[in-house]
Amino acid sequence: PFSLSSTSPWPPPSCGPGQSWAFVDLHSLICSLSYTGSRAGRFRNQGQIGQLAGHFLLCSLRPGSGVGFWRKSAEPGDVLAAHPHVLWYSKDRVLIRSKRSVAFNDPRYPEQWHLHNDVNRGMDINVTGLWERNITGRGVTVVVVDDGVEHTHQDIQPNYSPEGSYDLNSNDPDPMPHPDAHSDNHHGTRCAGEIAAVPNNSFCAVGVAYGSKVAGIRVLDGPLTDSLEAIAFNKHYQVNDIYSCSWGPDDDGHTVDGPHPLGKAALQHGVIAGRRGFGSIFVVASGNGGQYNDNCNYDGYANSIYTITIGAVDEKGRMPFYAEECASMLAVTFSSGGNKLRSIVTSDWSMQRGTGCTEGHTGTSAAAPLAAGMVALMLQVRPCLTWRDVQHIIAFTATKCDSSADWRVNGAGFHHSHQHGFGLLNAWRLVNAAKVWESVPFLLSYQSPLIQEAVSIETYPDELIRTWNVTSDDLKDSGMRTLEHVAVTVTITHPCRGNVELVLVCPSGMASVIGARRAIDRDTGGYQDWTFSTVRCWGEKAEGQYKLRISDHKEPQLQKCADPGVLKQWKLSLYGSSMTYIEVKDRLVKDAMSGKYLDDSFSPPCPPGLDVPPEIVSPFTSNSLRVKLFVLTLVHFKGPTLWTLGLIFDILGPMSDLKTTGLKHLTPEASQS
Ligand SMILES: [Ca+2]
Ligand SMILES: [Ca+2]
Ligand SMILES: [Ca+2]
Ligand SMILES: [Ca+2]
Repeated sequence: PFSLSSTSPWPPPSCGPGQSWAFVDLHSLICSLSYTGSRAGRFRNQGQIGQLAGHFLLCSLRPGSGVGFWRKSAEPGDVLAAHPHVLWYSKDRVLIRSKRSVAFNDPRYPEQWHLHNDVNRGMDINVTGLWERNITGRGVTVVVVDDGVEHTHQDIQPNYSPEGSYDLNSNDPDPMPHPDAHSDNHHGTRCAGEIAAVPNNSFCAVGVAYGSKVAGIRVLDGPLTDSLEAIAFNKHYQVNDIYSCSWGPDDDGHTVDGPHPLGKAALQHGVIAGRRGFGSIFVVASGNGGQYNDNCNYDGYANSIYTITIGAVDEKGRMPFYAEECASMLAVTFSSGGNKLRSIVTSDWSMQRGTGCTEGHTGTSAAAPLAAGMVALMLQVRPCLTWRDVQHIIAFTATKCDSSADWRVNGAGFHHSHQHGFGLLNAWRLVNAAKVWESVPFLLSYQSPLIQEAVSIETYPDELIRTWNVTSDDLKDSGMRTLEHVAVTVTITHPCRGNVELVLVCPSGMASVIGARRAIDRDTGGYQDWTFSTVRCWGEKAEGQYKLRISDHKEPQLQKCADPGVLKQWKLSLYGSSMTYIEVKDRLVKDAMSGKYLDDSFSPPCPPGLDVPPEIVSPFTSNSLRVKLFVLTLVHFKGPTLWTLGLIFDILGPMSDLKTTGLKHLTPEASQS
């Protein structure tokens, strides 16, 4: 063998600068080079270069390195040139290669820390790797339901979708904001910029999904009624894929409110019929009432199973003073924090005192549009994700942040905290998982009967405990095996309802504070059929005993709160699917995070959407909004692939009231082919 041995069995693959030489000796007669080496200079053999047979790397050893001499006339190149067995040689040079990265000329892009945080590393949405792969939300439309969108703005105009837009306050197609006394109808424009601000136009900022289209529905600049809200939630719902809603009931710490019957019906209708049957994606902000101990379980938009409830963390990944917590929180993303922490840089309106650009967008209002933009990136790589797929992927991919939060791992292995939901949204993880995600089976539900109680609520530390067993027989009809949302509807009387705490414990033992105490809620009305929901039992087995624990945290000094409260009645609702516990655990998610699926063309094929005829899904075709269940099955053949797209309509109501309607009936020939 070669006489110039290296000292380590694992020589480094390279040498010092200017000292490495590559040469080709197809006969591997390197022994003879040792002769040359001893005469003309010294080389250390680094061995074969990778998998290239006959290609070797040598390090030339400089004089003074303790081995031999270095004659001026015998440069290493000359030695190799003169050698009869060397077919080719070259000095190994340092190549200039930079990591692919996106550089924008937008002047405020460097301040958009939520996109790339150079101060607190890792505290950003991890999106730049997706942009480098041209995943920018192309083909997806996000609509901002708000106080208008200044669509002539230079960061918005090129991405503006007039087809998805409308003005419900003035009843015209143009959602341009109106100047007002407070100069604060800039809100929708700011949200729109976070989603789709145009890059590389030398102006202001860059949106999360800058290849997507953004539309505006102007609805908050005037009296908002149930019917207006219902129209907004379904407006142009075959154009608009994602509805970004940075608003909700008052965050004053004593309001209990949510969508009224029409708004509720519209949310439900949207997930059934919107986006060609895959379901509109409703992203809502969890609210800014943190300083009043407000809690998003008292906000019916956040509480709804149809919405993606998004909270905020500051640039250190911690819960800001204004953020609310709740058991129905799905995830968090970045926004403003306390003193000295940066807010969100985005577009601003240019009316009144606006300059077209701001560094002062704050609150959960700024978080929800970032989430909406991330969902747009997911839908680009996988347009057939259903509204529930998006919720599942969030649960699977969000990451833990903020070690001071009350993290618990549930029976299916998901970590959740009332402050941060399943954790921090990570665009890279969301999109990688989305790319290879197989749609979850259609939504199933179970309802307990309305349980009449009329029992007093005990004073803390005692508690009133009620249980309900869900047996395998109960679940047999629907076929539900694992949980998504769990909801409890209660009617409670109490002289100061903010003192009451309700905890729901799932069969696994996972506890959710569904009704948190609120110090300033002194309302004497109690709760009238209020539905609390939790996502904390996600993926767990549905069967087993559910426990409702209610306690009254009395304040001795307050006479008016002294009377005991009463639980009048309650009802348990489970939502989930036929996925088994094992199937939940085996989802191909971790494997996807390397980016390998983004870099190749592999993706499970997507079924086409379907036109859902409005008469089938109109919530008003029955006498009440209460009970309707339709199962749609579309089977479509494309090559050898069989598609089943299942949709369940109105999951509320006892099983006896179920009504099944086929949208498209299969021909027997089709099902056999
Ligand atoms: Ca208008
Ligand atoms: Ca720009
Ligand atoms: Ca609130
Ligand atoms: Ca929700």
